[in-house]
Amino acid sequence: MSIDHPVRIGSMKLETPFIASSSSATSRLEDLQQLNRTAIGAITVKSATLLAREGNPECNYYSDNSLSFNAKGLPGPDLDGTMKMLETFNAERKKPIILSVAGMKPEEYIQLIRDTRKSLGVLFDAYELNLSCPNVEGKAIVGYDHQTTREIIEEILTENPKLPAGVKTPPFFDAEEQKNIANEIQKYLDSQNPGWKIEFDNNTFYDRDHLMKMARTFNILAKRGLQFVTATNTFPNCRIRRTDGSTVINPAANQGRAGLSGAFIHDISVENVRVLHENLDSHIPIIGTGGVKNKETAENFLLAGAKAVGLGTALIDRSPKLIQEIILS
Ligand code: RRO
Repeated sequence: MSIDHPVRIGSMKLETPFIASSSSATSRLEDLQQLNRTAIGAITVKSATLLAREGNPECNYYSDNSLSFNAKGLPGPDLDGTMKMLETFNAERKKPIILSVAGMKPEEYIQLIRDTRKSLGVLFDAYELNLSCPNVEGKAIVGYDHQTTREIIEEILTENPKLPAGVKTPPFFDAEEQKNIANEIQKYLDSQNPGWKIEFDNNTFYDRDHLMKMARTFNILAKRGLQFVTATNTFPNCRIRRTDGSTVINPAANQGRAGLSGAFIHDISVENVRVLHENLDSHIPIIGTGGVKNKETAENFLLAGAKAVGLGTALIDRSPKLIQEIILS
């Protein structure tokens, strides 16, 4: 399967079907400049917020060869700071830029768009509504709630008809799938760090019907202008304890809980894409994201129906040279 070809995602044309996912690897000007020099098709900037945020205290990231999880807690400059960075970058940019936005409450999504609208088409080409950040204590993952998801997107599209915007969803999974991931991770820990234990704290489970219902909601929203769906964000509420009971992630960062990314979530993300593909109207492009590290894992998403593939953890842990390796291999 050739994976080096141009694709259209909504109103954007990408030279290759690879997108740098919104992450700490797309947060600084240097990150954007470095990615700009690769064969990546588009770059999604780390989620912008209205106000500057410190995020959660260190240590809020852990990764080794296979395991990777973060409790960053949406750190970043205020919206003005993000726009200034994009303005500086603009002189040299060669690719579509997607601005990820994250509101602390539903009204903030509207405000984020109002405040950046004049730069759309100049500094960036589309919005990605991040309805799935798992790491802000006390803030529920909106993307699991059909009603609120629908209301936020509807309100945005009513105020901004034809807005080039997509939505990033959380992973939908059931108890069995969570148990399987936990078993796999535990086996891995037993081989690498004997005595360490994995636990998932307080996740809500969703069967396939929930994801199908979400797809129907997106079909309705696509008629009102929603342009793409990105699936999935990280797998929420993963906690790993060392032998002495301490958590690998600082307990002051969302109680030691983090969003799991990388290899262990790949199958769930691909399955989410498959279900979305089967249930979304055929013209709605899906960006498949979760554990892509080589050509084979990228192809898994394309075969499941994704039109483009997002790279998250791989870009955080490895050099952007990886993009060349995957696309040109
Ligand atoms: O900053 C984060 O903690 C974060 C975000 Br906004 C997100 O969407 N997904 C994630 O795993 N971490």
